[in-house]
Amino acid sequence: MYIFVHFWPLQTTKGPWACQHEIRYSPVWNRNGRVCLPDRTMKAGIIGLPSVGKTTIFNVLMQGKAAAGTGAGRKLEPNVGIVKVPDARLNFLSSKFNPEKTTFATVEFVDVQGLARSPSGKSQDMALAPVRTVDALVHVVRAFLDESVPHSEGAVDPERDKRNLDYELMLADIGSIEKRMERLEKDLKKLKNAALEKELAYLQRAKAWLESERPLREMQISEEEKKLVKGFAFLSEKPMIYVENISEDSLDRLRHPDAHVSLRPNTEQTIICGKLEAEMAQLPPEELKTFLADYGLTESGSERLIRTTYRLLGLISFFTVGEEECRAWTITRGTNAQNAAAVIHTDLSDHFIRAEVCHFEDFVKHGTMQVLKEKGLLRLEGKEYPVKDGDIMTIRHSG
Ligand SMILES: Nc1nc2c(ncn2[C@@H]2O[C@H](COP(=O)(O)OP(=O)(O)O)[C@@H](O)[C@H]2O)c(=O)[nH]1
Ligand SMILES: [Mg+2]
Repeated sequence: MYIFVHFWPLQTTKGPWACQHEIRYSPVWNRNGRVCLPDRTMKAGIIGLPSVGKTTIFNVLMQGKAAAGTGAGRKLEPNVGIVKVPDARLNFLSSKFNPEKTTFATVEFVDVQGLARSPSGKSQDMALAPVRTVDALVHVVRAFLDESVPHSEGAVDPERDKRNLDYELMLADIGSIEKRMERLEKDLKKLKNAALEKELAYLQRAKAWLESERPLREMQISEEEKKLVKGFAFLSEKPMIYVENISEDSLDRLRHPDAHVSLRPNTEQTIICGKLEAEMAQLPPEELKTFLADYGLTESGSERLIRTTYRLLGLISFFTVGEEECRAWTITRGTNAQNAAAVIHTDLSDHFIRAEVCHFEDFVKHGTMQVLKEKGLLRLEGKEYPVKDGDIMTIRHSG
């Protein structure tokens, strides 16, 4: 094992990390049948009925950096912003290595205009257009009672609102499917084509599924079908977080923020009090800690929401550490070491030799890399090693 050490080109001028280049995500994102090139930050769209607290929550996530005010959502252009993914592990690493720079993983949020319920069962293509380009949906449902804020449905009923919006997404998907099926059937009459026939069979199955009032995120899909329909971006296929925006007088529920009866596939659920979060954002860090501790919490609702979004997007982080920079890098679950190296820099992937890997938990337990090495917990892994959430890596390369 140690023979390798002498062959490793450790001595680049910037250290082995070469971190200060452009960010690239692993080349294939392959969840729910969509294959795209995630050479960008993953995006979550905040959706829901008007006046449920979407912009309030968006502003809290942005820590006041975004446009505020209830009118903001009525603009044509949605609010967009990138937020840091809170990670106590990275804080710990930073306290150990004392680097010049600490860089957190990021995720993008889009505050989409309020979606009204469509009249007479017609889908609302225009309003849903900004939702097509996001990777996951954050559905804010109103649970807070406040007579000064009118409810578009007349009364507060979170379960009804969840169902109705899911129904809108399914209706839009049925619309897209019907359009495509019409075209396919015409083409198939002119010329038989095996791939088009398979696509038609999939669309028929998906349509029947939707007509039984189940979203596509719950339907099994084969690898072959994923390839056939990757261009569609079906709305009800996107993973979903339901966020209940609760009243200030039901804060006791914050003690069990993730409590849920049953969670459907590809969904998450959490609660937040938008108004309180907005006030909390003004507190000095020490007061905020004390405030949260009173509820037995270690993080705010917005921090929890960001972390939940990251998880639902199928994203995990590995770390690089050093005196220059400690950094969390984003990959999709299951990415191998060579593709993970490409996230840092393509050269590291192209000239990949080995990854030197230990896990964050082992680092916490044993304190130094030297001890980990002695205990055999600092290992060498090859190109195909599936990187785990919390791995600390050094990429050895010949570039
Ligand atoms: N009482 C109460 N009011 C809230 C809460 N969250 C948002 N609001 C209020 O509801 C109104 C609409 O909020 P806004 O964020 O603009 O909703 P949006 O239309 O979904 O973007 C504003 O007057 C907010 O102050 C909350 O948790 N409690
Ligand atoms: Mg708004």
